[in-house]
Amino acid sequence: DFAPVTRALLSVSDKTGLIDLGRALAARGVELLSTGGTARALRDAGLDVRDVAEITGFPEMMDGRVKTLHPMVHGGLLALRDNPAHVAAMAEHGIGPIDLLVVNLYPFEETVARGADYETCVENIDIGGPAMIRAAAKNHAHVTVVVDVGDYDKLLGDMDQHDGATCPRFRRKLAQRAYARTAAYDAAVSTWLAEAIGDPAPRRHAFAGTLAQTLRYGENPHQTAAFYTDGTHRPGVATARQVQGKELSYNNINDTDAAFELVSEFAPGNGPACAIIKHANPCGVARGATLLEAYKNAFDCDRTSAFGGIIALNQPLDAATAQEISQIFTEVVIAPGADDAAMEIFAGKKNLRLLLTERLADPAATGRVIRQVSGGYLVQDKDNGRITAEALRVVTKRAPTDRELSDMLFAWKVAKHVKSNAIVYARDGATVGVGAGQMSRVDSCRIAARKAQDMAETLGLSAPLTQGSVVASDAFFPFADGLMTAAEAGATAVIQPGGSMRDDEVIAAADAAGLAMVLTGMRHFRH
Ligand code: 93A
Repeated sequence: DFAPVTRALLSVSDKTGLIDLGRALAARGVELLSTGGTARALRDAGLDVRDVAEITGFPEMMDGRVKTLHPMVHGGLLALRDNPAHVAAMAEHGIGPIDLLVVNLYPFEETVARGADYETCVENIDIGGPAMIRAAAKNHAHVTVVVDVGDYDKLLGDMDQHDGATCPRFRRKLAQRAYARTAAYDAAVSTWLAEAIGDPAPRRHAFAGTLAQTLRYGENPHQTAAFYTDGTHRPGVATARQVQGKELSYNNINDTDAAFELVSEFAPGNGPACAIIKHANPCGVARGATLLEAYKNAFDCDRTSAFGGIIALNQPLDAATAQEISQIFTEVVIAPGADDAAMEIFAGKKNLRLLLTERLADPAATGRVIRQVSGGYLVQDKDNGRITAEALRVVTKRAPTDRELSDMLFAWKVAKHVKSNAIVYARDGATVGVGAGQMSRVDSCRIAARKAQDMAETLGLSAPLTQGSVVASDAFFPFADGLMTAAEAGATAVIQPGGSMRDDEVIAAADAAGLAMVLTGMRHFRH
């Protein structure tokens, strides 16, 4: 049944759109009730509004911890308007109905995200807001509940369609969104507490998110899919602003995430860097004196695979790079900003999706990675392991040169983002061959070298770029064969974790081939 809106309670932390909404409701003859700050904002805009404190007969107290937690509020939200006993109770206690509740909560997630101290986070746990939201949502037969600034226009639209009332379908939808919000909110609190007490994995909330987008389909068209955000507001695909292009697909989101996480390994202060991703694996990563050069070098690692790829940059997109990227078909570009000239160049490329973030991701950030298996979830810490040049152990007779060392550290960062078994050849701050996802390490070594050979032919080079390269392996070489393949391809230095039963054999083979080899003592499996 249609539910008339005659009395509304507005209590919002995020005051975006509040005044416009208050005006629009007042213009439709709706009486406005409100809490302290919200009431003040409405009043300042010249609107007539009653304080909740006046209705409850209690002042807001205990730093606002108790302001709406009162039967005058909750009775007005929960009473069934068509139940004689409820109506009698309202009359007996002088409880007026509240037909519309507009609430957004204390910004708990944002407070945690900005690194506030423990007490501040606790103070930002909203109690009264969720209580009202849940009450109104339960009583969606009669009450309309709005928890998202983005729904204000839809609310007014629905009221206008129904002579100031809302329709049942709309209220049910809003109720569902309301519970999704309070569930995600409590999940954020529990996740934060779990981290604060060092609990490795929250027991219940292996998965908790807010629906961000219903996707057209999943990895394949016969699979339905959706995208959920986890409330951490981290820079990346989940929070990026899409400037242009079609809606992101499931695979786009997955690949864009991989691209942005990888490029974020390269601090902008150390110069431009570019990563090109296909099927969640890098097909080219490079640094450069300019962003354009970084892109070109990344592209030259594997031009064939880069077609239809996802590009991530560690610096704002400029016009020269945008122009060069526009030469081939690219699905997505993600960067921490873009200048006007670059945006103008992309504007002509309607199918190209451009995503802008406010900054890079923090590669040292902690977090959890969740994967589903039949009947359960696997939960682990995010792989934020990093090594420094000092931590490397030289195990060969020959020590790496400075140039080799710098390329090895570059290749190692990339290898962390390649599916295992991962082999990355790099030279002069650019990948020149990537072997990904093979069941045997030696195959990854061979495939990467073969691809470098192919590229040499494409580029018209006399020798593949693996000549004089370094090679990184995400885990130890179980046998000397992979290492020998790399040496044959022209690699002169090797970076790998070490720790194989046959390390001695592998080190001897490296010495025999005149290679320099360093051990990291850290592995970067990625499956
Ligand atoms: O501290 S609370 O949990 N106690 C309450 O009784 C209460 N009622 C509403 N926080 C409460 N709220 C929240 O206050 C709302 O969810 C909203 O986020 C905020 C609005 O406060 P103000 O109108 O003073 O800006």
